Amino acid sequence: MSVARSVAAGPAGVAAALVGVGTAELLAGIFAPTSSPLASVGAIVIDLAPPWAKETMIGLFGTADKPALITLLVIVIASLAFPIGMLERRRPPFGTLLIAAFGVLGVFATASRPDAGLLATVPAAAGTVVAALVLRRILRGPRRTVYISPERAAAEAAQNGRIERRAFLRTAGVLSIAGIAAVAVGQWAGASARRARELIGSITLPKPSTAVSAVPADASFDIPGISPLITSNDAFYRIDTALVVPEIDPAEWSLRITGMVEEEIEISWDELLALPLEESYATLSCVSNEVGGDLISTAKWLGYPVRLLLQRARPLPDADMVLSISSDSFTAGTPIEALTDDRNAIVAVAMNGEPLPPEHGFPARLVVPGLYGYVSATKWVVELKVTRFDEVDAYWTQRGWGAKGPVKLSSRIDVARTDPDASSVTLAGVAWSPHVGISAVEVQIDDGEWQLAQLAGELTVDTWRQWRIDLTGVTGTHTATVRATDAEGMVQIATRQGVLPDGATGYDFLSFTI
Ligand SMILES: Nc1nc2c(c(=O)[nH]1)N[C@H]1C(S)=C(S)[C@@H](COP(=O)(O)O)O[C@H]1N2
Ligand SMILES: [Mo]
Repeated sequence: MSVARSVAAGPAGVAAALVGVGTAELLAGIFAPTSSPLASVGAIVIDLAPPWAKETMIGLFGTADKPALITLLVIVIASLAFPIGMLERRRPPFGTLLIAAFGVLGVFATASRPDAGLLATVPAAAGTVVAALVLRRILRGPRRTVYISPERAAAEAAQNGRIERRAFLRTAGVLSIAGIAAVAVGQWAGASARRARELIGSITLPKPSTAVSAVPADASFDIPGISPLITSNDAFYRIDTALVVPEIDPAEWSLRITGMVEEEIEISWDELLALPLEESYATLSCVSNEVGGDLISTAKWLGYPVRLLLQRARPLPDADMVLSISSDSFTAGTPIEALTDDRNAIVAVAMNGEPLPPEHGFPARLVVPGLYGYVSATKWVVELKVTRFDEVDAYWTQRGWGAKGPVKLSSRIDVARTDPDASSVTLAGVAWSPHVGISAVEVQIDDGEWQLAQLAGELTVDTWRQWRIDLTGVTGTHTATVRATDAEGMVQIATRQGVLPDGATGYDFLSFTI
């Protein structure tokens, strides 16, 4: 094979490398802001660089030294990738193997960062796989099996060669530009999430004016595998439409109350924090939670009652909905009664004793016990617009979901702990009917009688409640089914129904073998 032909494969190497790096940076920027492979390699370069090199960089680029370093790394990678493309054409699969080797370096670089979690290496690994696949794909030329005369074949080959080369260069060029764009977007998204974290670090939460008491010991069973009564912020489920987590500086944030009110008002972050803030426990759940699903969590919140804010603005009598609007234009439509009745609907600023994490709505969000998140729990909330259900449809209502979303009474089996020696099983889980409370949980083995489970103490009516049942004299394989009864005596609906349009019904079940 001629050297010229393999030189022509250089751009393939460059394109593959840039697409791979772009993929990795985009994934990192969006999902794991501290695991950018370029930033990790850059940090290692900075650690290893002699002082004069660092000073030169800062002297040349000033505060833009980080973007300059990232750009430099991209240029170095593209330059290394050119001969890798040539190598892959001449001696496959050595080019691919070299890409894999660089990928391994990227994985180690991300894993070596002090704040690296388990998932930190995923973007680098995914980017490496993508680069290798792209390289192989664009170097695999078209195969022709049609027979034509040798003279025509030579002439056509020359002609086709020119066309193919042009198409090939165009593909390589487009892929390279896409890769670079992905790096830029990834860096921007990651920087935004990191800045949000820094802003949060500078927040001092006020002391609650009304504090909840600590979780009583009898509200939790000590059974491995049961959902903890309070979900940690890290484990709290997350659902939203935000591709990039909004980054809001509290100093620039405010909450406006607008629409059908006698007086529109606006409240700043400092004003909000100066109000008497109340602690409360509440379970939040998603309308998309399937029977047995895990889109439900419980936290201790700190916030100010929406009721009292609305009182200041004085809603007009015929208003029946509050449309909460986030900084990224998500909307939820909440019945005004749910925000003004005795339930504890709050503008929350903290979760489990910490400012809201960026993914959970920093600096402020709504929490309304008893309603699914999509009609109530607006994160990054900036406006409460008092209006009417027949005037406006909120985000998910426009997409076919119910306008009102009261949480359905439900229960879940978390674990079946079997003991073969004692022929016994302990089944345990949670049941919830936020704002109403749970009065009973029953378990059925196969087609047997419903048996009452033991309930843990109730933390509040707004939180889920743990249950357990200990059964003995059981062997073989069985299916356990669970159902709950709420504090008003209503029994959970047995009919299986999907999550659309306003939440799933049906009983959760689990098979176990002793
Ligand atoms: N700004 C904004 N707020 C939002 C959403 C969203 O997409 N954007 N999703 C809602 C939905 S559907 C749910 S279930 C809850 C989830 O809150 P969490 O991510 O803190 O668990 O947030 C609600 N608030
Ligand atoms: Mo949701």
